[in-house]
Amino acid sequence: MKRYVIQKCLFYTLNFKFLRFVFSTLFLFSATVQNNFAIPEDENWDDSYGFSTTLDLSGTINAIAISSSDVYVGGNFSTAGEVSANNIAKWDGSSWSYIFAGDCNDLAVSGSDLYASGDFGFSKWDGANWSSMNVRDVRAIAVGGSDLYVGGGFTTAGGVSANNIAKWDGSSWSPLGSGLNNSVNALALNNTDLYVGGSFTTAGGKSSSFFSSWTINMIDLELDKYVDNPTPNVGDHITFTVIATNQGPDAATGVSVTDHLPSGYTFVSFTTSQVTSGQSATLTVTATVNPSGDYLNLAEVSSQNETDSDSSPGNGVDTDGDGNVIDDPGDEDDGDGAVIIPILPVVDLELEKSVDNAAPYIGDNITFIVVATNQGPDAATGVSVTDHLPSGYTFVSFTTSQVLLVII
Ligand SMILES: [Ca+2]
Ligand SMILES: [Ca+2]
Ligand SMILES: [Ca+2]
Ligand SMILES: [Ca+2]
Repeated sequence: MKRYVIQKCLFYTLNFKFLRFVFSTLFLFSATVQNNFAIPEDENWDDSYGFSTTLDLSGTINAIAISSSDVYVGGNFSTAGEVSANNIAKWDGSSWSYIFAGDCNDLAVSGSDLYASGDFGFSKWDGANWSSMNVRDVRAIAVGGSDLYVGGGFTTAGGVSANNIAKWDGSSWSPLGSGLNNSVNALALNNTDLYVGGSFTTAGGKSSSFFSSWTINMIDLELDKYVDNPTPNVGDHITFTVIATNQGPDAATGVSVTDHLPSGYTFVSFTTSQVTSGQSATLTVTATVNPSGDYLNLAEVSSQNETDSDSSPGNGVDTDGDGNVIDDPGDEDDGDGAVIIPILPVVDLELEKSVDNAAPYIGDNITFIVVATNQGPDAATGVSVTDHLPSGYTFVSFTTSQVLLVII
C-alpha cells in the first residue's frame, strides 16, 4: 500500500514539474520514503511466528506466563501454529501445543500449575485438568513464592469474603484486610510489596486514589522484660523474663532476641519456651547479682524475616532517646529493659571465746571454746575465724560445730 502511494506522488511530480516549489517539496518527500526503505529490519525481533510461517497464532494475545522452559500464551485465538487451539497455548521452544479454554485475559504460573483468568472465570491447569478456583471476574494475577494474589471485581473468593483482591496459598483463599472499594485491574509484586492499581478510591478503608500497596507478611512484634526481684541482695540469684509476642496479622519467622547480661550479673542458666499458638516466646535468664557493675539489662528483637508494622529490629531500646528504657511507651515496642537495686547484706557477727579450766596444772588438757554468732539481719557467708595457739600450749585436737555458722 505504501509503495503504491509513493509511485503516485512521483507521477504528480513529473506532471507538475513547472511548479518549482511543488517539485522541491515532493522531492524531499521522495527522499524520505527512500530512507524508510533503507532501514534494515531489527535483528532482535524473532519472525518465527509471522503470518506466513507454520508457527503463527490466529488471534490476539493478552497474557504470557513462563514455566521453566515453557511459555504459555493466553488471549483470543483459535489456532497456534498448525494445531487448533482455544485461547491458551504452550510454546516449548520448538512447537505449539494447546490447552482448551475460553477467552483468556491473564495467566500466571505458580509451582507446576498454570492459573488463568478469562470469560470462564479463574481456573487452575495442573497439566492434565482444569479446576475452577471459584473466583469471578479476575483481571490481574501476581505470584509471590507459593502464594497467588488475584485482583478483579469480586466480593468473594472460594466462598471467603474478599473485596476485589484475595490471596490463594495453595490450599485456601483469604482476603487482604478489608480490600478495595472498587475493582482491581493491575497487580505487581516486589519482594514484600504488592502494588495494586484499579478503579478504587479506598484501600483497607484508607483513602487511596486508584493505586496502593499491601505489605505482605506484616507482623507486630512486642517485647516485654521484667525481673522477679528488683531489690535483691548481692549474691542472690534473680531471674529475668523476656516475652516476645507477635500481634500479627501474619506469622513471624526467623525472630531473634538479643539480651546482653551486663557486668552487674554473673550468668547462671537460661530457659526458652514457645506457646503452642506460635505467637509468643519466653526467655528466662537466671543470674547472680554481683557486688558492683552495670545492672541495667536490655533485651530487643534483633532480627526477623517479616516487616513489623511499628518497629525495626536491632535499632536499640531507647528509640525516643529520653534515657528511659523500662516500659517506656515512647520507645518502640520490640525492646525493653529491667534493672535492680542491689542491696549489700548486713550482718552482725559476734565472737565469744572461753576456756573450760582457767587454773589447770601444767600438763593438763584444757579446751578452748570459740562461738561465732551472726545476729543478722542477712545471712553471713565466707566467715573465717582465726585462732593462733600461743607458745604456752601444745595442740592436741579440735572439733567444729555447724552451730557456729548458723544464722540467727
Ligand atoms: Ca512492633
Ligand atoms: Ca517490662
Ligand atoms: Ca526496635
Ligand atoms: Ca525511651
